[in-house]
Amino acid sequence: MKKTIDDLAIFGAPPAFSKSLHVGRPNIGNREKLMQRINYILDSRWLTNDGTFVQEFEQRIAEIVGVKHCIAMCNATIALEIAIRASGMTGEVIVPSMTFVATAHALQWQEITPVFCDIDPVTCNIDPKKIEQMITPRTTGIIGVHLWSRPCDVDALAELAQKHNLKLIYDAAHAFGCSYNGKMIGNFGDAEVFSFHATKFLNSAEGGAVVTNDDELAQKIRWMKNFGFEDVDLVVYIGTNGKMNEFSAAMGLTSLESLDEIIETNRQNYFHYRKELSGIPGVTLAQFNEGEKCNYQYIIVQIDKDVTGISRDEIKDILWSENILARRYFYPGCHRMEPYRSYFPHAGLLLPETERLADRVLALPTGTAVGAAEISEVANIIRLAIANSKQIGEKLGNRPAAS
Ligand code: T4K
Repeated sequence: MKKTIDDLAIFGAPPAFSKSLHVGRPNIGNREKLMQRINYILDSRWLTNDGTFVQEFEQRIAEIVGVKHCIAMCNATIALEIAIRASGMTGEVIVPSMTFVATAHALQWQEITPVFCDIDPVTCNIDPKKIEQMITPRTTGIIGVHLWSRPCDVDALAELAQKHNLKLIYDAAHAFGCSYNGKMIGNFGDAEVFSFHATKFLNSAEGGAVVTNDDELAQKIRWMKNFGFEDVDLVVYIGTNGKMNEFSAAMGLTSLESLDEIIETNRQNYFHYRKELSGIPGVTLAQFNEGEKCNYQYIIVQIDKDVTGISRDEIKDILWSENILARRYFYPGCHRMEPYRSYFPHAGLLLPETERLADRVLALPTGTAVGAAEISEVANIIRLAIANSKQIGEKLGNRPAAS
């Protein structure tokens, strides 16, 4: 364990870890089972286009979520694009800026304007109280993002959508396996979209899915993800190629078999971080509602520089030099990324809570590749940095500027 600031790698000491600790190290599951499935795919010579593993994967996801339809896709970004288009959103759609840029891009890609809404400072999700004032005659929908697995205020958003006749889709990229008031995420709004990217706790290498209880919408989405084909040679709708392949489904199915174990590891990591980080002034860990189902896949802290005396970015740099690859999920907010920054140069004025959070947020390594000893050392380094913030500030200030 590092004890003094001279032990810190940023000042020349050896790093705490010889191998990098990642925020999104994939969970692998049972390798033998995966290989069996891959061999089956190769033997059967059925690699994609609605193969048996994709069908089985869709069925398993739908069962777990308790939803009528699951349409697996090549990734969540395409799944969002298709869900948005199939739902009939056009013009302007209200969306949080505090999200991965894919949420905004999925709209802009089809020339729908993302109108960025601020977040609630407690939940860090889109603030329903701020939505009404952003509705214009061009507004056709709302996209809520269940940030870091924590559900949006689903009831308030449903009420708003109904009152103003707006479509409502959830970007549930982080929230597979989570519940809201006892009901699984995936059952809300017109549709919800999961991501099964490699960095997600349940992964199919690349992958995503739209889930919905709306039969008509599900049918449309199925056609759209397969070029609009209803049958051989019969195209009934505009479409694209959003299909999941059999290798991804094999990975997803294998991952599903370890679902409970992965969640339990994430949960233990969360409680270990909670214990180790407690009492560090200026560091607040995002909490989960223990009365709900949760995947605990992100460990998120906020660093308040007014208390710590050291900025989130300085702490990040200290961690990175120790091979602890903490990430700013999400910084700087979509409104400060292109093309949105150019389109809406003053958007930040309406997003004070988003800007505040973007400058404080830090995701720490977790998942099955990270254990208790590593977590204790990550927390120890954060504690050490904050306890010696003044001295570190002086030393960092004295470092020669990077060329
Ligand atoms: N909506 C939301 C709210 C999202 O968060 C995302 C994706 C989406 C929509 C879109 O979903 P997809 O279309 O991707 O299905 C990563 C993921 O690529 C992205 O899926 C995820 N959110 C986002 C939060 O994280 P980056 O740019 O941070 O990835 P990268 O390459 O820097 O990897 C993160 C860490 O994981 C690094 O330390 C490296 C490590 N890693 C990564 C991969 C891919 C590994 O150790 N092994 C790996 O195989 O976006």
